Amino acid sequence: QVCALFISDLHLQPAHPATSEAFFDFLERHARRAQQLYLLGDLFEYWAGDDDISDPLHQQIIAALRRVSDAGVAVYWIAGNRDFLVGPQFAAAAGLTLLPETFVTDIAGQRVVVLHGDAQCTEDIKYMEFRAMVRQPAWQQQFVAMPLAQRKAIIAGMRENSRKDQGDKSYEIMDVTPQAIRDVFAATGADVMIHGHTHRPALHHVDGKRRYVLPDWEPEATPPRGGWIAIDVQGAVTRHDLGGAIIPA
Ligand code: OKV
Ligand code: MN
Repeated sequence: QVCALFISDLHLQPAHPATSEAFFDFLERHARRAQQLYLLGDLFEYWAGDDDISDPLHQQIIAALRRVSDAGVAVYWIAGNRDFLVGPQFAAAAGLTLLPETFVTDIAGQRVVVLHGDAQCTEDIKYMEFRAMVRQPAWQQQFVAMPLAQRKAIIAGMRENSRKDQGDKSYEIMDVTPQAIRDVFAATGADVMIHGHTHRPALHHVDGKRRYVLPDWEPEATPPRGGWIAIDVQGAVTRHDLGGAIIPA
């Protein structure tokens, strides 16, 4: 009996239809039967603002999430570093609840902290500065006040720069820092932490507590990547691949 499911880093985009298919399959076959579904960031490759809601793929994703929330599943959203501009319009359309960047909750008797994980990559000084800027409500208000086409062009320019500047590799080598993780455990008193972002799926033991890292999704890669974490009513935490099989601890 599944209590809560957790996913992140699907990077949904028209160029990778197999990932959207795997996501829709996960929602219909697994998420619909859970009590809670946590989306822990970077569901989208990028989100330019809630006025982009009528995009055909976005409509498909909203409808699929809406079917899950209409089935009685509580769906929660934490922003990633690519979809931090998701706002109340998207949330209302999809039937989900926006959470703050760090959220602590009791699940089956355990204190669980959920987060995307980008804020814990504290050695990436440049990204931390960028993040501090773009997470300001005032900055976001100014940004979304620009025409959608202009925002998309700005994001495309950033993506192009990040591709040729340093290549996609330089930030992929950045991982969370041990101190930032200890800080989250200390600030929240959590027993279990679940996050994504680093694309390094794992279970880590930290001072007697557990840190679970979610995979990114690319079902057509060899080997295929993707999956979720589940907490059952007994409080047991399991990691699952795209086929649903349990990944041994
Ligand atoms: C992805 C990372 C670049 C790390 C920007 C709104 C803004 C989305 C975006 C732009 C950047 C993703 C989408 C990229 C990850 C980097 C550098 C470091 C740590 C906006 C929505 F700012 F315009 F409002 N972005 N791109 N990094 O180039 O793919 O993960 S990216
Ligand atoms: Mn991310």
